Amino acid sequence: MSQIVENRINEIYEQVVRRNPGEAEFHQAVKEVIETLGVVLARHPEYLDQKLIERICEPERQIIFRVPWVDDAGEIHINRGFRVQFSSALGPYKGGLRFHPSVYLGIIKFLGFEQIFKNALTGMPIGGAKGGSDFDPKGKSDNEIMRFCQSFMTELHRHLGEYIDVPAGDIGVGGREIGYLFGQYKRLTNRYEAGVLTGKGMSYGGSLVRREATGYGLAFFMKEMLATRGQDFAGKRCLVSGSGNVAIYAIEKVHELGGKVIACSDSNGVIYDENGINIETVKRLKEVERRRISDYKEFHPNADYRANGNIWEIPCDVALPCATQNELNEASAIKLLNNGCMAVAEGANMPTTPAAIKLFREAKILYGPGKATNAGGVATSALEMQQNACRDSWNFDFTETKLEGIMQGIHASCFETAAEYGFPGDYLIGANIAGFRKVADAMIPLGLI
Ligand code: NDP
Ligand code: 2IT
Repeated sequence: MSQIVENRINEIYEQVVRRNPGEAEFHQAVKEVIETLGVVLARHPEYLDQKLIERICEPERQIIFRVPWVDDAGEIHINRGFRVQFSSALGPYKGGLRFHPSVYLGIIKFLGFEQIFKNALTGMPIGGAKGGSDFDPKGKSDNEIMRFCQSFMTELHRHLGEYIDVPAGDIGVGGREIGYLFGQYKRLTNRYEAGVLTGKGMSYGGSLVRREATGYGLAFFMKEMLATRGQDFAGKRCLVSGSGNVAIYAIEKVHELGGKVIACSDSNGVIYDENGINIETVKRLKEVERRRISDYKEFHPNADYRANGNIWEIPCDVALPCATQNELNEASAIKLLNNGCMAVAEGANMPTTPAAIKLFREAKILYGPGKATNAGGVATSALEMQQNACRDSWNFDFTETKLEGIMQGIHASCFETAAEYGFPGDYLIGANIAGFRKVADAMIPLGLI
């Protein structure tokens, strides 16, 4: 990389930090992308002349709003809602909503920024966005969740539309919440506009496989990565952190593909089952009864529950972080490598800290970054939009085959781009460059936007 290009990248990063004070996660996400773009900028100086990185780092629109709601005891609460519409170069804004007490602008911006490149990698016509609230759904009744979702949508609806912005789920937002959000959108607009939200239930315009898509897609991507080293899932010991939507369906598909997931977790602790995690138990506890993963032991007394434990200390071949950002740090990466872990792929967004990523890349184990490996969720959201647009509904196998094809396509694009730019096997560089180029090449002909 020439000195001029390196200096420009450093200047851009410093400017992002200055313009977005206190947003550490956003800074981290920007840095991780732009520090890999030197080789592409050296080959394509027009991207620098056009100030494409500077433009992409500034969201097209940021919306922050009050969300007042009343709990079951009649007490009033005020939360903050966000929607950051980052880029519409490739299509309407698209990306999930997160309800978690840790949410603030910096989290939504990091997620929205990642979403631009992820969505570009899918090859589908979708721009990048993210939203959410600092609302904590834990311990809330169904009615409280409904009232919150209705209040949230009462403000957000004016910014949405099937050709404008199409939210979906993320942490704390699943099928139940999407239902309440869609119901309120329909009521406020008097439009049955199915394509305005994805992750919908099957009774009102949802797509088969959307619920499974992120976890299944992650397993499909890992299968492709393993194949580049002449390997497959057979007999591999796997760790999957989290026990939410992404984790559950990652475990299910890893088992179908012949691997054995021996541990999963939630924010309170780790469950370790040497016989292999029983996915039916996890589904019942998490999807139906909304309980904690510690209760798994009630049904499988042989399993070991480690309160506040670190899942990455358990010896494994394959690690799939599927909980949250920065959950896998440098010390955990050292443990994984010392225990012989040969492959890591991210189901969560930015779960691996920069220092841990550095160790994986230096050790040359397989490392798949989230914007490529967890793109199956949003890709299937785009398939849901396709079905809504033509008022059609596809069967499970057809939709799953499409998802697998999309994941194979993303894998090939990352793998080939990394090799083309002189970094064979480096999926981080491949994903960042392939995603960036798709967005940049769409922006140039549109003029200064
Ligand atoms: P869920 O809310 O269904 O599950 C989240 C899981 O992660 C829970 O087990 C939760 O534990 C755990 N978790 C959340 N926050 C923390 C934390 N701060 N510390 C420890 N554990 C935590 O969310 P999803 O499965 O949908 O999302 C998981 C990750 O995957 C997120 O990073 C999300 O952005 C990403 N993702 C999701 C997609 C989707 O389609 N849903 C698509 C692509 C990426 P607890 O219950 O204790 O909070
Ligand atoms: O991070 C993600 O890609 C998601 N939460 C899914 C977004 C979507 O629009 O399906």
